[in-house]
Amino acid sequence: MTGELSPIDKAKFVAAKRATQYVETGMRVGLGTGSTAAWLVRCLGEMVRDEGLRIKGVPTSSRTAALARDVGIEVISLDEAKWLDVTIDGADEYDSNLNLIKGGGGALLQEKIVATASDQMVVIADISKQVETLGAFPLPIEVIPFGWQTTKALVEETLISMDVLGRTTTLRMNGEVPFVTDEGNHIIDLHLNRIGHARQLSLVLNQIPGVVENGLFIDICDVVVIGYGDGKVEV
Ligand code: ABF
Repeated sequence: MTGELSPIDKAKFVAAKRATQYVETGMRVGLGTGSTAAWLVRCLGEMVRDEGLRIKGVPTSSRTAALARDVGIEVISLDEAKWLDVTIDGADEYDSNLNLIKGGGGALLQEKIVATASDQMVVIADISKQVETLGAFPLPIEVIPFGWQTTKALVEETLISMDVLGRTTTLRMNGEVPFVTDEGNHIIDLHLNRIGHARQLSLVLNQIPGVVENGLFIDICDVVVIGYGDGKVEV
């Protein structure tokens, strides 16, 4: 499955492989989205095929659902699972309090719902995702398409009222057209450089009509498994 990996892929792979230790037969497992989470899904698929692991997977995107089925993992919906034993997912940034920015891959809404409905959330990341303060990575917010320009203007006003610096906002595009999430929404990326009060910002953003959810994951992650390019892994 791995062949000759670049250092970055090796880091993602070893983090994913180590995180499979959180999964046991009989568990309902939230399956994240992104290239690191894809390694996890492939590792779990291998364990299903070769080691008799039996799990039910709840994917956080249509992409992950397709991959999970491909590798032989039984896929169920969150409503069928109701509650999950563990969710394992990637992140765009994590800080020392295990708060996260997620959503670079556009799946933050399902990712947050699934992670919140889990006894444990394990993040898998290469060391480049570690930051002192969240915010260098643009913070994604998912907005409904109706009136998105008005929502964007309201978000900008809110950022000004909170004295958030460096506040450009951009509609995420897919070529010439706006990016559309699995729920049919758009993503606005907030280029903030530094988020001083992540918890407060998260709460305030979610109060704006038209905003469905934001990519700040506060007090949701329990463990970060960190992979390095030389194959070292740290929990
Ligand atoms: C998902 O995938 C997202 O929340 C995050 O945006 C992204 C990380 O991607 P990758 O693992 O490819 O860096 O976990």
